[in-house]
Amino acid sequence: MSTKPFTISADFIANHNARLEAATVEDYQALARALARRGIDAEKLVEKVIAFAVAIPTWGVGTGGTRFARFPGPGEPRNIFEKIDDCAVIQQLARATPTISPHIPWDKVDDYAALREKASAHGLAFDAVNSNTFQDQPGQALSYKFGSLSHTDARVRAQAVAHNVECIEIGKKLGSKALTVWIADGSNFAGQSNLTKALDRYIAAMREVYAALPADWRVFLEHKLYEPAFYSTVISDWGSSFAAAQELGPKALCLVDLGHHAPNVNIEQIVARLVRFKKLAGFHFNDSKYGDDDLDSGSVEPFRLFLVFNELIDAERRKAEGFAPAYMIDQSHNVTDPIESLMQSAIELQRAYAQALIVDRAALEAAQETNDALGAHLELKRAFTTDVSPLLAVARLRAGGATAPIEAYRASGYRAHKAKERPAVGGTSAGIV
Ligand code: LRH
Ligand code: MN
Repeated sequence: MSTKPFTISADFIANHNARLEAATVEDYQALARALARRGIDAEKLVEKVIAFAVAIPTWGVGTGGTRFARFPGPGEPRNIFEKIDDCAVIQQLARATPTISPHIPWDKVDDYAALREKASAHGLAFDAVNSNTFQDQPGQALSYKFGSLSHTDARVRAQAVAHNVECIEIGKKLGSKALTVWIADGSNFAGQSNLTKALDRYIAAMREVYAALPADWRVFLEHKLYEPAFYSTVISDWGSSFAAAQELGPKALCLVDLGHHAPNVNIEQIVARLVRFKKLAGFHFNDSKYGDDDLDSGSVEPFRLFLVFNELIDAERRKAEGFAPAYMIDQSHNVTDPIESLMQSAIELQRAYAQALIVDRAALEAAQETNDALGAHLELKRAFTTDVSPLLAVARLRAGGATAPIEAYRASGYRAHKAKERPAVGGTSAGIV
C-alpha cells in the first residue's frame, strides 16, 4: 500500500466537470437571461460568489457528539494535520473555504511553523483562534468548574487570562489576526452567583487579554443564552457582549453564533444593530431548531439565513463604517460525513449571499418608504425564491472546483481511502462539541 496519503487528483475533478459542465452552463445562461431582465449582471454575481469565503472549524471535520454519545465515522482525522488534509478537500471541491479556525488546546502542536506550512501547502490559512476555558485539561492546576474569566478566585481568572494570552501567541505563529473568546461561565441556581460581580470580574480579566492583543488584532466576544450553565450565563446575549466590548475598546467586537439565542429571536435585527454600532465581529454559522443544535447551515431555517445576509449586503452597499465581518462555520456533525456537511454548508452560505445580492434594493427601499408592507416583503421573497444553484456551480467551475462537490467527493472514494489509512482511534473526547 503506497504510504502517500490519498488525495483527489485534478484529473478526477476535470473528468467530473467534463460530464456536468454543458448542462450546468446551459442552466446558468438561462438564469443569467432571467436575471438580466431584472437588471442584474450574472457575471458580476459569479465574481462576488467566487470571492466569498468562510472559515472551516478544525473541530468540525471530526465526527461530533452530544453528552449522550458519539458515533465516530470511518477514517476520522486523528490529529490537526489530518484535519487540515480534510479541510483541503472541502476547499478543493467547493472552493469557498480558504481558511481554518483552530481551537486551543484541541489543535495544540509542538511546531506551529510546521502546522502553518502544512496549511499553506494546501493553499489554506488560519482565521480566528478559539480559546477554551470551558474544559479542564489534564494536569491543569485550577478547575474551571465554577467559571474561568469571571471566577470568584483571582488565581483561576489569572489562569484563564494566561490561556487566552497563550492563544494569541499561538495565533501570531499561525498568521491569525483574531481571538474568539466564548466562556461557559454562569450558574445553575438563583443566588449561586452575584450577577453583577461576575460580569465585572469578566470585564477586568478581559482587559488583561485585550492588553495582550497586537495592534492589528481583534478579539471576538461570543455570547450564548445558556448551556452548559442553565440559570444564568455571564455573556448571555448581544447586549451583554456589546456593553463589554464597548468597555474594552475598539479591538473588541461581538461574534454572533446563530445557535446561541432563544427560539424565535430576530437574529437579523441583532446583526443590523451590531453593524450600526460598528461592533459586528462576524459569525459562527450553523442552524438550529431548538437550542445550540449546531446543525448544518441552511438546513433548518434557510430563510432566516437569507435575512441575515440581507442585512450584511445592506451594510456592504451603504459602506457601513467598520464593517469587516469574519465568516466562520461552527457545527457538529453527528450523523453525516463532516466533509460533506461542511461543503454543503459553505454552499448554502454562498446561496444566501448570492440571493441577498439579487434583492432589488431600490424597489425594496421605495416600498419601505411608502409603507407598502407586502411589496417590500415580496422584494425579499423574489430574491429568496430565485434558484441560484447554476450560478454557484459555475462559480465553483471557474474557481477550479467541482460542479457537484458531494457527488464528486463520494465518487472519489476519499473516505474509504482514509478509513484504510487512519485506523480507528478510541472514542476520544478531544475536540468533540
Ligand atoms: C460554544 C461554541 C463556541 C466554541 C464551541 C466549540 O457553544 O459555539 O464557539 O468554542 O462551541
Ligand atoms: Mn460558536
